[in-house]
Amino acid sequence: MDTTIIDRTADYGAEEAAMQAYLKEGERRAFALGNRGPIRFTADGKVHPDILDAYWRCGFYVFEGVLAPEELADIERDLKDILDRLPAERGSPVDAKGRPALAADCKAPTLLWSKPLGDPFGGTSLAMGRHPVKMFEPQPAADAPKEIVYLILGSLQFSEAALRVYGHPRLLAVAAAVNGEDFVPFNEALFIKEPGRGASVAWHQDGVTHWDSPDWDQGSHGFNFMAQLYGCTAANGVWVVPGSHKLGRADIKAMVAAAGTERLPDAVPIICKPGDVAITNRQTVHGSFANTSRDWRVTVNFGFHRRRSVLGVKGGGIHNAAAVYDDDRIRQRARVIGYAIDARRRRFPGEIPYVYAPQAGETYRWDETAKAGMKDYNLLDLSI
Ligand SMILES: O=C(O)CCC(=O)C(=O)O
Repeated sequence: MDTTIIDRTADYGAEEAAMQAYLKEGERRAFALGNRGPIRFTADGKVHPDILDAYWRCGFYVFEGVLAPEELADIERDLKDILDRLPAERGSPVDAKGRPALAADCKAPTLLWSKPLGDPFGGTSLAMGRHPVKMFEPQPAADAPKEIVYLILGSLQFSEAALRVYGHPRLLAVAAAVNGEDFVPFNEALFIKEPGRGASVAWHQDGVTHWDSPDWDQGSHGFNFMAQLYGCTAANGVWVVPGSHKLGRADIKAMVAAAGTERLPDAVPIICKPGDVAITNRQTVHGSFANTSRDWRVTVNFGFHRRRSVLGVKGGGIHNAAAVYDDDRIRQRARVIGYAIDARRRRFPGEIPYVYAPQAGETYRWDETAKAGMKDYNLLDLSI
């Protein structure tokens, strides 16, 4: 995809100067946090404790240089195909070329639409009202479409390249270090922030089930990996309030009221180059602004939980029907980890595949049967 020639000018109107100053200042503070670098291991193969300390201190960490150009090219190829096959408009069974549209036959939620530069969740009761404040909605260019797809759920059924990222051995080692060897899936998504069009994700915290649990702690609602195809900037990336994952449920309305603006003064942007992968604690106060910049941001997003946060728990009902998650449900959903590891082994035979402890002794093959079984796999997401 040629990402250099796009000029869909849009800005924050009367707020533009304040916004630009905020972006610049946020970037400066982000680089001062000391929470970025390559994934490093100790001599005995453990994720380096300095990384884990910085992750738990800040609530996020940027792993630099995780995905090589070859892998990014695979992801871009799949992305182009996905964009090409999107429905011509919301609800259309066909794409712009008249072919059956992507996900038109899916039962599970897949495509999330917004008006360009809009904020579809902020200030609404959607997703259990967890995005309490509406973000500023800049005016898109006159020729922008009525609506755009900014988020694709169940994304691993549409992209084998994204599935292979999901089976990345070093990232899965990090998942084990943070959530325990028996970690379990959450969900997967593609966030697509087109220049001059990409929607806001209003400030929120992700968890819905454990805030009032007697054993709640800073890791109760798991984390998301956010792998960057084109990198991300202060203008188009996710912003995080460092340390907010430790403080329980935040009063986001009050935070915005105290600041007098949605530009939360303590928040910092996650800044990445292409191939960097951030890990972000789902309990942090986080969000992203409408993308008025000229740069694409495409995030391959996938999360993991501690098993004990999920087993026997009634799911939150945000991503699929609420249900009590038993061993069988977790096992069914975790099969995607086995497929991802095998799909990756076939594409990158020089890599040592990750061994996922709960599947020790089992064989998962990424073959035609497995592929067919991915349809609507996200009906089984473990949403807490
Ligand atoms: O990528 C974004 O803009 C938002 C991501 C997010 O809110 C999440 O993963 O929970």
